[in-house]
Formats: sequence, structure tokens, C-alpha cells
Amino acid sequence: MSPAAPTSTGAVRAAIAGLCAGAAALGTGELAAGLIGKDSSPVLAVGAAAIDLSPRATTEFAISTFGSNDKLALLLGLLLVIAACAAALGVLAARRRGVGVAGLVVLGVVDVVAAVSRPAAGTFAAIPSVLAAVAGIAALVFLLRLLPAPLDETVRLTPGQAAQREIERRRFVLAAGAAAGVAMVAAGAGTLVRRTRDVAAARERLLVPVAAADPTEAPGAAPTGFADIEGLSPPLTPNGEFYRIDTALRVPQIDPAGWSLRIHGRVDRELRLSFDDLAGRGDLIEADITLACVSNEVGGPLAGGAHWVGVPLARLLEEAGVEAGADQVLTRSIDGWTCATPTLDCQRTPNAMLAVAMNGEPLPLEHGFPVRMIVPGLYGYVSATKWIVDMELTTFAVSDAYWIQRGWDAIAPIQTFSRIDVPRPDRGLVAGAAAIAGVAHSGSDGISTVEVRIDDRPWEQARLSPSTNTQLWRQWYLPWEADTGEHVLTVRAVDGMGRTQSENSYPPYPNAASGWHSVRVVVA
Ligand SMILES: Nc1nc2c(c(=O)[nH]1)N[C@H]1C(S)=C(S)[C@@H](COP(=O)(O)O)O[C@H]1N2
Ligand SMILES: [Mo]
Repeated sequence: MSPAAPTSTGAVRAAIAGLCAGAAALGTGELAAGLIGKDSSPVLAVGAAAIDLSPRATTEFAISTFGSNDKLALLLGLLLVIAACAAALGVLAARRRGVGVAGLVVLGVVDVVAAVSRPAAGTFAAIPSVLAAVAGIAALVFLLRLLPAPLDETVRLTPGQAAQREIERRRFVLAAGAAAGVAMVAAGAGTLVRRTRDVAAARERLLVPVAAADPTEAPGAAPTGFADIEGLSPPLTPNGEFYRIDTALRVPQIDPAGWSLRIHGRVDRELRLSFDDLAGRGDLIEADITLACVSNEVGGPLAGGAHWVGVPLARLLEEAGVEAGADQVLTRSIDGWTCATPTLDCQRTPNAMLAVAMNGEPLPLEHGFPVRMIVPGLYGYVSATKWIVDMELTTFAVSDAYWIQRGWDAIAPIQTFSRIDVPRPDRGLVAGAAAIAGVAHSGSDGISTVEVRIDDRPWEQARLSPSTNTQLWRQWYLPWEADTGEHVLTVRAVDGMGRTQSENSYPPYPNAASGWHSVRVVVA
């Protein structure tokens, strides 16, 4: 045995003690959070605070790197950091008990601060963090007591001493295993308890609200020809495939029975509306509208079309009576995220609504159940508040919303974009008849032309799906006799006012990406 071995096994065991104590803390925290409810999980509180505090560049990086999986990545990262801290504290505490305990107290305090400063924090928000810290400290002290004393390497152990050490070793392994096991059971139980409170069941029971008026167009009807192109985005994106972007680590759970929306600020009459007040109205409208994220890269996936049903925003604002000069509608979701929309867009854009249904279902939980805002033509961060609970009439002069505080433009109409869906660059293509196809959209004026360039040949006009609805994106395709070799395909769109999409290439920050989408394909 090398001389260094005994001390390093000692350190490894101390690290294990730290890890198990960390697990005990997390498990206790989850169980307490489950019992208390109100999304008070200590880990999630820290994660959510991290999202809000992180510099814009990091959040942007997370969104573009992980897409809609950014939250899972953040949680895994957070767990790794916690594990590393716990192991380090174990090693420290093995040398100086007080230092390790103090470290855990500091972590506990950070956790309490994060938990109580969440916008949706309830009265008992601090309790899970406090209990977690207490459980962690108790587990650490207990496990460290069981750590076998360091070996004096110069002394040979008698067989009796060796047997005694083996007993001590087993006792430690057993205790550490038990702590970790109990922690996992507690965390599992906490999750189960929380699940029973989920509102998924309440959502299932809801009848899908139907609009009074006939839609102007058959919803999402794909003309023949387009429907057969495999891989081409349909006009209406199925709910399960619809992109998701938000700052919520855990999807907010709102029971429609307890939900209400307050409309206040610079209005003549303050309104408070229940879900039934909204969904039961006789003037519901329905419309096919494309929603897009400002963080979408050229050719990216962060856009989708859906059939929405909801209450016209213009009507609600009329009922509340907007004071002159109140140029901003500031909306807030239950988790504190805010969004500022020009009042004029809410009043004048046809089909701007508080939506209660998406593609023939109540809103999916991830997409804002029970009520969200939709304003055609504006990027989601300035128009599409999910889990909305508050609407305040104010002014751009006095108020900045979440992403505006982080440097994104306050006025953000959807820029004209076009995307090649097929052929996919990563799939091989066989020479012969093929289709180049995709979607194109512009914020307000519709799409009049889509042009495709194959290598450096002249631009060719693509066929467009017939549409009179400029609020929904448009499919396009160009038949192509693909010959073997490598090809570069490029697309650009012209909007209804005759403006061609700009070739200049810019990243999304601060007001949407720009440039022509192009793909490289190899034809065999
Ligand atoms: N409550 C809440 N609503 C939100 C957001 C958010 O972070 N929180 N993100 C907005 C952004 S940036 C976009 S692009 C759209 C995305 O809506 P979706 O997830 O339903 O596709 O929601 C908007 N509404
Ligand atoms: Mo977005």
C-alpha cells in the first residue's frame, strides 16, 4: 500500500459523508416543499433565482444551446454544483467540524434568501430551506462521527485492531447508504405529494371553449401537394411539438377555479375576471396565428402556428376604459415574469386576445394554462404572457419588462423570416425528383413571394400555399430535379409590401436574427 493511501481514503470517505449529507438536505427540502406546496422547492428556488440573476449572455447562450431543454440542463448543472459543494464541505468538516457546519449554514441562508425572494413565494417559503439545512448539518455531524480515525502509517495494526477497523468501515458505509436512501425516499415522496396537487386533472375536465363566430378560414387546411411533402412544417404545429420558451423551471400549476385576472392601473374601471367570466363570454374569437421567439436563429425551430380561441383584448380594454397616454399594457405571470405590449397593438391588431384554447384543447400547462396572451405580429417576449394573472395599464416611460431590463428592444414586431425544412442537411438525398420546401412568415404584411436559389443559379419562385390570413405563416415549395453532388440551397421571402428579406446576417440580440437561411445537402 502506498503511504498516501490512508489519508486519501479518509478524504474520500469525508467527501462521501458530505455528499450523503447534501442528499439528506435535498430530500428533506423536497419533502417539505411537497407538503407545503406552492412550488417552494429549495433547489428550484435557487435555480429560478439563478435564471433571473444571470447576465443576458448566459440566458441567451442557454436558450440557443439547449433550446427548450435549457431548464433540464440548468437543473443538472445546479445539482452538480451542489454535489461538488457538499463533497468539499465534507472534506473540510472532517478536519474542522465548525468550518463544515458554517459552510452548510451559509448554503442554507442563500437558499432561504432565494426562496423568499421568488415573486410567487408563499408565507412558508423559507421552511423547506431551513429544514433542509438542519437535516444536512445533522447528517454530516452524524456521519463524520462514524468516520474511522486516521491511521498512523508507521504503526502496524494487530489482527484485532484490523478487525475493529473493518467493523468501523462497515458501520460508516451502512450509515452513509441509509442517509442517501432515506434522502431519496423523501425526495420521491415530496414529488408524489406535489403531483397530487397538479392541475392536469382540472385541465382534463375543462370543456374546450368554442368561439361564437365562424373562423374566416378552415383552420390550418393544407392544400394538396403541400400535405404530402414529408418533413415540411404543417400550418398548425401540434401542441406536443410546439416550441417552448420561458423562464419557469417548473411549469406553474394554476387551478382555473382559483384563477383570476386583475386589470388595473391607468383605467377608468378596475376589473377582476374569473376563468368562467372569460371562457363563458359570448364574444370569443378564434384565429390561426404564428407565434415566434426573438431568440430564434436564422432557420431555427422557435416558431409555430396554432389555432387559438380567446377573448378579444380590445373588448377587455374597452370595458376597463384606458386612460389617455397609457401606452403600455404590462402583463405579469404568476411566477413574476413581466411583458410590456404597446396598448395600440392590443386595441387595434385583429385577433389580439387572451387565449384559453390552443389547437382544439384547453391551453397545455407548458403553454400558459389556463390563460395566456396572444398578439399577432409581435415576438413572444413582448406579447405572449403565459400563466397571466395581472394586467396593468401604464407607460413605456415608467416601466420596463423582464427582457427589456436585460437589453432587448422594447418594440419588437416579428421580422420577415423564411426557413428550409426539406431537404434536411443531415439526411442523405437520392438523385431525381425532390422538393425544396419550408415556411415563411412576416409580422404584419403577409408573404407575397418566396424565392429559392440552388447553388449560384438565378433565384426561382417557389409555389405558396394559398392563404388570406397574414397572421399565420405560409408554406412554400419548389420542385427540384436533384443531381448528384453537393448543393447549397438558399431561401428568401418578400413580404406583402414588396420588401425582400435582408441578406445581412445578425444574431438574435437585441431585436431578432437576420439573414437568408441556407442549407448544404449531398445528393447521392
Ligand atoms: N410567463 C411567461 N410567459 C412567457 C415567457 C416567459 O418566460 N414566462 N416567455 C415568452 C417568450 S420569450 C416566448 S417566445 C413565448 C413562447 O411561448 P410558447 O412557450 O408557448 O411557445 O412565451 C412568452 N411568454
Ligand atoms: Mo421568446
